[in-house]
Amino acid sequence: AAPLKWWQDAIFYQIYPRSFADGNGDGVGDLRGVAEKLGYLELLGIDALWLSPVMRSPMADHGYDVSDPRDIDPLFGSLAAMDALLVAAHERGMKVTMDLVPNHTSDQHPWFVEALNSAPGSPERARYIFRDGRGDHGELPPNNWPSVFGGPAWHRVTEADGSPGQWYLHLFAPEQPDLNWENPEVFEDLEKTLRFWLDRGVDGFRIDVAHGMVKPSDLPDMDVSEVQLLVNRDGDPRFNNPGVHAIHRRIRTVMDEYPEAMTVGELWVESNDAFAEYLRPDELHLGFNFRLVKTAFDAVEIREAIEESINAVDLVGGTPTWTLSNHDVEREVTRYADGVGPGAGLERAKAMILVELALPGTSFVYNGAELGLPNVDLPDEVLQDPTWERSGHTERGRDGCRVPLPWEGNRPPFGFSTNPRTWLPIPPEWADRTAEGQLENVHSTLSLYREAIEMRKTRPEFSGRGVEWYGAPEGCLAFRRSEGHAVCALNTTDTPVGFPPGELLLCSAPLQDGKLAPNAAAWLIPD
Ligand code: ISL
Repeated sequence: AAPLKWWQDAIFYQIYPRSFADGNGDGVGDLRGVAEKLGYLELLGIDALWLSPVMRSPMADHGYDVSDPRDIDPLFGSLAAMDALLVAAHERGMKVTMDLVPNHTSDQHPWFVEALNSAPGSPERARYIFRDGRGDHGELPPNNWPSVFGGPAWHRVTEADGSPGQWYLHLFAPEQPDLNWENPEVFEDLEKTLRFWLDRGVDGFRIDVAHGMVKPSDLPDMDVSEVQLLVNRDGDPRFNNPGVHAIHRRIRTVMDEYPEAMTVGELWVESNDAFAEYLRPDELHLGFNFRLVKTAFDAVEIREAIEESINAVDLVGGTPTWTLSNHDVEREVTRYADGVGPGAGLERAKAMILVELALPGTSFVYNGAELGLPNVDLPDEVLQDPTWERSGHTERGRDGCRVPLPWEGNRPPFGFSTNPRTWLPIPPEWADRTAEGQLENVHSTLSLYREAIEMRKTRPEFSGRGVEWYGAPEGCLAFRRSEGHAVCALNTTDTPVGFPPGELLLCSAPLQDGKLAPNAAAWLIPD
């Protein structure tokens, strides 16, 4: 078999730049903060960073609304700070990848400002998706599409003469107008952006809404029943349109000029076939499939998620990816606590990282997961996420998983910043979750992550690109890598279960009477 590329078994660490570390004391994380924590990330055993967007942005969606894709936002630093981070990370052997947002721009992007100042039908408007409204006076949106963040996906503009005018499409916030990917200028600009960062030494990109971009040209109405929206079915005309694959193939042509660089697409698609298409050898290098994010702490469901994830990429010889959380979803500690309480939630999250790291392929760790951070139930008045604003306050939004990280000390801001006013408040209870405190404690979540990552990277028992399953008692699962002897066993029941005899390598919780505790996982080498 061909030797693996670095990204095919890497451990990525997702940095949400606002929340990771603040280097300049303004209460918001930044690139200098990231550079200062590289030693920590190296100690953790991280191979590659994924920075959520740090490009110039008015921050309506904290950087996912980009007004200049080839510059760094002053809130996060400067191009010089980015260059410095690249050098410092590369010196430690760590790769750095950035987030690209090709589906939409900010409404402050010069292109969109020009579009608003130009007439209907102009070339300036043709970079976005402007349409006349329906109804006698164009007073109704062009179709019934809802935005992912709530409310209609269309916003009506005022024309130069002051009259109510055309509508533009925004699948996310109104400050995030969708680009028209049928316009050749749009790809040309993306290509410039790719080369701009790759030439500076960036090692790859996470591609936001990689299943988006292309819209059907007739923009048909969709089924807006609740079920349809909740499960995000293949067949939703807003996403996963066949034309998107031609874009990924063009991106790949550029990427192939930089053979050590990679792409990972954010792919919310349902079927394995649809997913696999994006991972053809001439499209994305990797794709997020989110199966473990959507899976309850249940042995049957987890096994199914693993098998299906592997089956999906096997269709095209691709690499599986695993992730338990990111900046858009509830943190796993809280998700797994459902019905059993926060203590058990943390135990389950620790068990699941042993499952994830035992699997072949690429793992992604969301910043703070290694500290066992839970979601935070923040008071209404501090919430900032546009999904909260737009849902008519029926949803809490995503701020709860974006609270700044506690680094050291006994009280907020725990060394995250020198400024006591952090962009979201840090709960005082996190005094017992700081990185510093956990590094000193061999039983901490952080120590478990460190040990597990080190073992996975150094022990030959974790090799092979496939997974072999063992028979296991009900509510449990056991598997090993196809060419390694280390078995990962997981107990999702509420009673301890026995092991086969052998050498215990690592356990997410102390044994109970020599057995694997409820909500625990272990790595062992059977006799
Ligand atoms: O269901 C969805 C679309 O099929 C959504 O889950 C969508 O893919 C997701 O919300 C996209 O998230 C990404 O783009 C957003 C940004 O707010 C998120 O933070 C980012 O991860 C808009 O750029």
